[in-house]
Amino acid sequence: MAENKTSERAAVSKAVDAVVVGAGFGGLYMTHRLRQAGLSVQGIEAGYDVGGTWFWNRYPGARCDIPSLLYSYTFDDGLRDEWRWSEKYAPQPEILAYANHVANRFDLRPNYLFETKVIRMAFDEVKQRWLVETDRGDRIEARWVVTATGCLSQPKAVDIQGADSFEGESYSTSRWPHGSIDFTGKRVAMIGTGSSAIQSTPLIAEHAAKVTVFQRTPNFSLPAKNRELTDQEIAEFMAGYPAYKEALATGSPGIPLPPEGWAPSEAELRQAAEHLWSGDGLLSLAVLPNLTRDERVNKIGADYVRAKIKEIVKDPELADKLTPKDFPLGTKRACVDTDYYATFNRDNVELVDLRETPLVEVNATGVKTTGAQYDVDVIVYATGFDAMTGALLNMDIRGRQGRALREAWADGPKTLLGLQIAGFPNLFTVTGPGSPSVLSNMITSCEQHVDWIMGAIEHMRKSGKSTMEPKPEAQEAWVRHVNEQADQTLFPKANSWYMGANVPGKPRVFMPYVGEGYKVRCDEVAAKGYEGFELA
Ligand code: FAD
Ligand code: N01
Repeated sequence: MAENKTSERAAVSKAVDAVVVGAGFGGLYMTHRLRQAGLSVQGIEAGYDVGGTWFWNRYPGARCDIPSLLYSYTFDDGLRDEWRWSEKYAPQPEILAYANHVANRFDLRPNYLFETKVIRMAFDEVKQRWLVETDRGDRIEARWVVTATGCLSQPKAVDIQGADSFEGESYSTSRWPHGSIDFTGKRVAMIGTGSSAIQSTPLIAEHAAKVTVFQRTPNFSLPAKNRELTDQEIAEFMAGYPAYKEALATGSPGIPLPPEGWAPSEAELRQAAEHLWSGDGLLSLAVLPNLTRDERVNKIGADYVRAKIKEIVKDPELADKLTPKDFPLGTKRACVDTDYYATFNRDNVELVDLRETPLVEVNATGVKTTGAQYDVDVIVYATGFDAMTGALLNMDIRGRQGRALREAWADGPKTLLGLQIAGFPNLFTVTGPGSPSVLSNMITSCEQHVDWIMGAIEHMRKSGKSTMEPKPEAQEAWVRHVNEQADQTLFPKANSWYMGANVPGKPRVFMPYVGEGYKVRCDEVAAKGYEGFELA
């Protein structure tokens, strides 16, 4: 498995200007920007190479659900011009190749220690520097630390009794082995029905003797209608590129939105809902105005998807089991699939509804529910992530007076703008909780955060300040605002990972920022000399 160390090296002990944790899209761009500014940078990455999400999640069918042309960096026109995406939604190997291309083009690998996990970091108030320690015994001092550790990088621990006792093969979608797995003729248990399961089940079912899908919560999924990109589409996208970049610069998500002030009738909403089946993936949700705020609009969208499930799945009882009924559309992250619902028309695919017959245990031969024992050869855990805070809290981060981040966030994450945490000076979080992060096109959100962080660091250098951190009252006000914004939406109605509800014992707090004008607010804060932040 990729987590085993494949190389030996001596521990590193040194001082640098900045440490960047993570070599996903956030970390790679941060490293590039810091280096461009003439700063010394030490990157640290747990995987043996770059790519983050796309390094780890190699399961069959893994691909983006935001069109590839948008799921791309925007910071360098040369990079844009030389890269050609082959498909509307690029597959994981191609996105990983893109990350590799970026690392090569900007020569970023020499700045990284790979196969190395940050386990601890502590702020030294006398030196005004962080000491970062790794599982290889490295000790690196840095003035600034940027965590680009990912919102969906820490797999949720398997919380199923007996998982270790299974004697067959078991895999986790989020730590998929490198190299192909042969499912031919095998009986496979798929545990989970989130995006990872929805993408991989149809492909595994093509080869396996049988796939048994264990579903606790049915999910809304929209068809990807994936296809090759044509030269004409790419040319059209490039022609509109200046306008797209301008939109991003002004804080717009750069995607088609309903006309401002549009108050559609019920009939118009029903017509708009048809767009959910257009193949525009997650972007199609934006076509229904106030989808996650207005129950009436949401019901129209949700009913449209429910009707489609009924139409696709031939067995009405099975269609009913696959139909989500108890949370609004979009409040658990909607999935984008290729033939997911249709897969249940295959003779070799079976659904086990864990609400009818709860899962009891995994044992030596398979999976046991209150209804039956299912003997299998392979178990695939597609059980998700300890999202948004997991990777951060996995490190022992100590701020002023040795205060642990785990203690500061005991009741849920608290940040200012999702970028910094009071009491943890000079520590920046790329797409941290309290920022739009997972509700946005994340690659552009990574860029926006990195640009802001770089601006803050340059401001500190120019103004001779040695530390920067949120003022506690400004942070409290932002946390209140984040919560108020979430409370005006339907999001809290779902037991989602956005709420921390998927991890036993995790505080139930809506973690991303769902309000509008986020980038404008970040830019205003910077323009006002980092209003709300203490620069000392
Ligand atoms: P990551 O890519 O998660 O990288 C973080 C890196 O930090 C990882 O490599 C990890 O190993 C490393 N790390 C963490 N902790 C430590 C530590 N203590 N020490 C050392 N290294 C550490 N978003 C979209 O916008 N569109 C999509 O279509 C989309 N598809 C997705 C598909 C999948 C299967 C998944 C899981 C997520 C998807 N996402 C998507 C979200 C995706 O995570 C982001 O788009 C983006 O890749 C995040 O980049 P990042 O650099 O912030 O984090
Ligand atoms: O994880 P999930 P994921 N017993 O948390 C079930 C991104 N992503 O890896 O809903 C039985 O969504 C759990 O059931 P329930 C995207 O942001 C994107 O699939 O908790 N079942 C659920 O069905 C996504 O949202 C893409 O009742 C258990 C499933 O496991 C995020 O990553 C592709 C269980 C977990 O679903 C996470 O997606 C992949 C248990 N003990 C990922 N524990 C794209 O398409 C958990 N479950 C771009």
